[in-house]
Amino acid sequence: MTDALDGILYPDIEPYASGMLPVGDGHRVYWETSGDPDGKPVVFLHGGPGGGTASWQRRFFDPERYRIILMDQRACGRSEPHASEPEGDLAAVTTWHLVADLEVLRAHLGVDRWQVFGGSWGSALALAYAQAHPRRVTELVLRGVFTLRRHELEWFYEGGAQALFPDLWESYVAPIPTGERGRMIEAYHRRLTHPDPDVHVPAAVAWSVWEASTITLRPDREAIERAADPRSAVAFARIENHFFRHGGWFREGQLIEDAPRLRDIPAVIVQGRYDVCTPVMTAWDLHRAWPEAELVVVDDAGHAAIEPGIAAALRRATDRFAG
Ligand code: STX
Repeated sequence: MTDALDGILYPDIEPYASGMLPVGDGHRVYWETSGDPDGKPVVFLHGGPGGGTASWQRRFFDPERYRIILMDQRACGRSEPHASEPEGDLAAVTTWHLVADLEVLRAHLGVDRWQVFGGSWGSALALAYAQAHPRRVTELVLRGVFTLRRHELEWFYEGGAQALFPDLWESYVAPIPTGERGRMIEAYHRRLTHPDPDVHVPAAVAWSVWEASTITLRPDREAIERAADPRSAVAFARIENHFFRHGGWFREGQLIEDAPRLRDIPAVIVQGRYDVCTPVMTAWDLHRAWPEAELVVVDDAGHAAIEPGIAAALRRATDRFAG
């Protein structure tokens, strides 16, 4: 998958440090740092929620100018306890726990202020974090903006996007009895929290495959196969579903309404025109509320960070902000 990024992004690098950080409530989060230990700090916020980090995500940043920080959010990736396990309780996994964890990690790493880079769910978390702690943020780089408003969730998980992918939608609704399909997020919640793996695993795979098969402009076979891996699918689907049932613990429209708090933070928003997961309307609403943030609409891309046009625009932004 990442071969396509050669020539667009920086080469693969290895971390120079990593660890597991206790953040409270029995959770330990995986973190790592790569690039220049004395470089400009940047934190990468992964998607989902529940997606975890991967090595290619280091490649958006010049390793000679950035200290690159990746963290697996609570209960996913290499963080523990993992949401796929019976002890992986999600009571203390909310947006505001993740925002607090970023402050714990920032202090742990001795970082005063950092650039915050996030796509999709990572953009929602970046906005929530920056609105809570604006003075800690040097710049924001956002991609595929997602703010968990009711109509955004309904579009992708409850029927809107079915207009574009009626074939894939059939597989997504398959684990849910016809009578429950009017409220897909709640119907999925019942299956994903069911103790029997014969119930929760197929539901998690159907949920995760729906997302993986619709986030790129053209199908990405490898990404779809990875999405079907039971352990990551169960964590991904459980965590996403948990956040979406609660509207991310935001007031409806909060992340857009509070955007004026970010006025003094230089920002670039990169958005694919054919993003089916988080349609351009949300990036547009954010840009309207916060006109100082530069909006780059990539006219031949969907949602994913690895779409060539998206990756190139993201790299241009981090190069410009490297100082
Ligand atoms: N979820 C969008 C999102 O953040 C609404 C997302 N979708 N897939 C991903 O993230 C991964 C690429 C992390 C699997």
